[in-house]
Amino acid sequence: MVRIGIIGKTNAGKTTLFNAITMMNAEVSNYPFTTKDPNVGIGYVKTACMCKELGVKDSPQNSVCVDGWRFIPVEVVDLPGLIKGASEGLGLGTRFLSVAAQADVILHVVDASGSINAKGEICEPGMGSPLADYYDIEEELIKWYTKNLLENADKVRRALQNKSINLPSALYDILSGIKVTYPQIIEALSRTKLLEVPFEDWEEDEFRAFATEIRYLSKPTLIVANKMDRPVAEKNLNGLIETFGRSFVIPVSAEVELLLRRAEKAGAISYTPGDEKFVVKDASKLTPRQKWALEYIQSRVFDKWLRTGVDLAITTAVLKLLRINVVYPVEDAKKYSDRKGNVLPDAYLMPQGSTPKDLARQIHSELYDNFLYAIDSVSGIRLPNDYELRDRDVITIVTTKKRKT
Ligand SMILES: Nc1nc2c(ncn2[C@@H]2O[C@H](COP(=O)(O)OP(=O)(O)O)[C@@H](O)[C@H]2O)c(=O)[nH]1
Ligand SMILES: [Mg+2]
Repeated sequence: MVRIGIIGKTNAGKTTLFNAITMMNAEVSNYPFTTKDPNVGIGYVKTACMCKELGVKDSPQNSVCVDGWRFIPVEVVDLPGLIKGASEGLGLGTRFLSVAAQADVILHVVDASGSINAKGEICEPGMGSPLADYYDIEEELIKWYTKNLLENADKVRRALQNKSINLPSALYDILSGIKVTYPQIIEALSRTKLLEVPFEDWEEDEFRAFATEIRYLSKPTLIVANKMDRPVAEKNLNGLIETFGRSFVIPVSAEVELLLRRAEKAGAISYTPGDEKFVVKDASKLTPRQKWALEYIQSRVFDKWLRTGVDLAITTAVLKLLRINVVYPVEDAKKYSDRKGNVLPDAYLMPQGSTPKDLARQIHSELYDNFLYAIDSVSGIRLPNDYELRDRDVITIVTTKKRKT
């Protein structure tokens, strides 16, 4: 399952964002998820469900469909304790950094309203610098990666002495555990021109340069410019966009999303995460305080930024940064159902470049072992085995024998 790591300075709003993301009324019920770690939860990627396009009534199993929107579960981890000096072990730093390294994609939360100082303490709005906060945390991450590599340098040297292995493979052996792929290692070596430097001549600068590339290549990162409901946030948002580009900065109000999800759960409003509006069910039942809060949310967030941005951040991180497509496997190509008659039961998140056989592997090892070919269920056309799955494909896998269970 795709794993999103939330990082950022103390008081930037990580836990608020985590709580908002992981709170949903319609949850996948039979989800095999048993962690007791309070910092790990389930969030959802929202995409337009194929039930609309195909005009069918679906019965989702591994995901949820709300008003034609398919919500697909992803794992979310809140990483507290990231402060300056974390890579040296301050504030449980190294433990949390190693958890961050297990993420596929990172949401880096900054306080766009500038209400936290360099230490992450609450201060006068506008006094703090989200840009400086971003770099402080990034520095800890890069230091951690560098340290990790330096600590394993002997292992790499020993592997290289055994002549059958080359540098990329030796590096892969120590980095694969923190979700770094072989092509990413090749790319990092090429960007830093370090293939031309014998490994025994690498000094701290070389390790750091390589670690920096590895950090960005292996953990694509989206900046969550949080607390956008506050007036001073706009200026900082513009600064972040100028520095990192519009595609990598999402204006967010995590606290507002959390309030809306709670109000929806309590039955006071109708609101689906990601919506560009919310509807008050019965205005006469609101207390003056609730009325004030909803007016604040309307004017400070929806009128100005269209949405809270929480759902957009997840969707952008998973679908755009990780280049993932949503694919619906079905056993009955005509009814778009599984053998029990559940229509469009499952939605799988497949990285770009995946083939039907990759999909089979994700579903069941038996399906993979007995794989013959796949059919595009919508057109009925048999697909070549090197076909690259596209977003919203509905796929039927044909095997040499019928599955037993
Ligand atoms: N105005 C506003 N305050 C927020 C928002 N998100 C979080 N906060 C506040 O920022 C403070 C720190 O939030 P928290 O989630 O505990 O930060 P963490 O230390 O990064 O986990 C709390 O007082 C939150 O209520 C937001 O979107 N808008
Ligand atoms: Mg927290």
